Amino acid sequence: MFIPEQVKRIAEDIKSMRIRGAGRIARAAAKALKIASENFKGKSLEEYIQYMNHIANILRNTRPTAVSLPNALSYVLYRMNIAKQTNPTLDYVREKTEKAADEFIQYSLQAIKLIGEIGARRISNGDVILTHCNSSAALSVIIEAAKSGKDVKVYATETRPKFQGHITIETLAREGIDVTLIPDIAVRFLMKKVDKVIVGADTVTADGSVINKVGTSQIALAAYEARVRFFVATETYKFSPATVIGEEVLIEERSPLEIVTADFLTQYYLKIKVRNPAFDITPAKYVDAIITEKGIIPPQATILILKEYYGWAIKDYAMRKLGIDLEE
Ligand code: RUB
Repeated sequence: MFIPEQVKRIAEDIKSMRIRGAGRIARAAAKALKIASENFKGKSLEEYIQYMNHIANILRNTRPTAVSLPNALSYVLYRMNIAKQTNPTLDYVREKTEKAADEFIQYSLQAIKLIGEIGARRISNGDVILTHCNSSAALSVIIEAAKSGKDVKVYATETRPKFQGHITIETLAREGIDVTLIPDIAVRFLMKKVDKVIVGADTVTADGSVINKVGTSQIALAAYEARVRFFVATETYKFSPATVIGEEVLIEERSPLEIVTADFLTQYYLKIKVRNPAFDITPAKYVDAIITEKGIIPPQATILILKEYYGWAIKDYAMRKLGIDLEE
């Protein structure tokens, strides 16, 4: 089946992490669906629906952990299916699908802004904040707090093996914020100097557990031990509808070559194994609050948000799992 070059490139960029971070991945996926729709070369509505589902599958298989990716795709495809039921003509369905992709992107950008405004109210003047990896949502809170005149200092972890912490320090330094880069292993040593931890999320499960860059759960434990508040800043489209019906989140394992060289592997390949999990799970009990675009919630309220705003996604997911077409 024909796949536009630009769509192939976006899928490859997500896979190779040139596009990374759960929010960016979600927006890139929605954009790819829009580009695919604009470049559809067939004639019939049936072909179009098949083609769009095929493209969505390619995008869905690029990275497994961040639920923002399948949620962005479902957002667009769900509206495509509704449009098909309302008016089954190619032009109409195509227009509604492209509009849905734009809507998702706009919502996502607005959500990060709102999270910044809502979260910044929780930051006090003089706070020392620790963050991990590179999260647009977490940075939005810190930057907004600084913009509102609060004096904040930030510890940013390197975030091995891919060093996303370097992107974080660059962004914060550009905003004129006092930022110190630390090795991941120094977190517990420095925790006594920290007032608040703020991280992002790739997925939040129905019970309020948070999946984020590997190392996050150790930071949460260190914060818990030191009685330091642990906040998660995330858009609600990182809440996972599939976990409502008991699905587990797959944790991405990346190449050993992000940790050791090919020579090292060849030399030792019979004697050693290398594992490189990219994410881990922080249980809800270590999370003080989740800062979302809809307000600040305790992790246990995740299920309420899922039911209230993403009921359609839970139903959509359950029906697909059972192999039932949405139109039936
Ligand atoms: C990125 C990561 C980020 C979340 C949230 O991992 O774990 O903390 O995705 O980011 P990777 P955002 O670099 O492997 O994609 O708030 O920007 O969505």
